[in-house]
Amino acid sequence: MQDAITSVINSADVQGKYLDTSAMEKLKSYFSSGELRVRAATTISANAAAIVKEAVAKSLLYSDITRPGGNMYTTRRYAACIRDLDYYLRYSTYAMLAGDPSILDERVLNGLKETYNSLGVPIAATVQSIQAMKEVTASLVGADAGKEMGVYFDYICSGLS
Ligand SMILES: CCC1=C(C)/C(=C/C2=NC(=C\c3[nH]c(/C=C4\NC(=O)[C@H](C)[C@H]4CC)c(C)c3CCC(=O)O)/C(CCC(=O)O)=C2C)NC1=O
Repeated sequence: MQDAITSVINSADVQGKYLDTSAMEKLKSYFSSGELRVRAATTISANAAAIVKEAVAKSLLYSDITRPGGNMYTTRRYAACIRDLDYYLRYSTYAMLAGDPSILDERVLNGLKETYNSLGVPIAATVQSIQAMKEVTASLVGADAGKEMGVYFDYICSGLS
């Protein structure tokens, strides 16, 4: 896993150089948004279950997916879906704190699409529910932090698509 700091330093180190102006600017913007990131992560962790619940209500409930024959039908599969959404929320929050998506590649997206395809988990509906979670989260943490979280929710969606 990388973060905004190690990624800037690694790329300077590869060239055997000190950080240039644009690298310094990246670090400055990361440091100056630190408070915002920590506050957003605190709010998200205190409301995680409610965020997931509302996202499900907005995107999946009362659709064919929760009826007999749908992939969320039966309590076991419903619970697996809720658990997956909770993973996406938690790992997006880690990535937002780190200012870097690499943790998503390593711990979430690695082999996920293949797993979903082999189990018949619908990817379009999953993407829809992650987008709903993005909206719910933004309304809770505010526009600036919401935008930052959106980067990582979108990252998961493109990794699945
Ligand atoms: C931390 C990294 C991590 C991820 C991301 C993860 C995902 C993940 N989700 C799974 C299943 C599943 N995922 C879903 C999810 C859904 N079905 C729908 O219709 C909805 C659209 C959607 C929820 C948004 C369902 C229903 C299953 C169970 C499928 C089955 O067993 O038939 C499975 C198969 C094994 C299991 O059932 O636990 C994995 C590995 N596991 C991990 O360790």
